[in-house]
Amino acid sequence: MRPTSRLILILAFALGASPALAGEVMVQVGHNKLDPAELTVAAGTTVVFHNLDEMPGGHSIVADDGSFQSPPLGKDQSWSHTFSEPGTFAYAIKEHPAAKGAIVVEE
Ligand SMILES: [Cu+2]
Repeated sequence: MRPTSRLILILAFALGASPALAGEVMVQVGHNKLDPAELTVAAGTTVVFHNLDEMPGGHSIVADDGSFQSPPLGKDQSWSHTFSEPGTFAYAIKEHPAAKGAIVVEE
């Protein structure tokens, strides 16, 4: 790939990955995968969990402390949660417990 093409790809990815709305950030959910696994946001940010992969029974996002839980998400379905309080919120994909994530909420 030529450097110019590579740059365009990187730019396209950066634009696609940027929040659709102010105060919204996306986490991609897949089989045994969270991207980014750790995310730092300002208090009041809405995190959109977007499931990319087909999974029998879906993929569910579950907080370690039970403070939030999504319904099972089918392929291309999203679920969002607004983090109002500062702190570190550990979570995992219920169907893939090894896929651990954390949302670090700053004031
Ligand atoms: Cu899966």
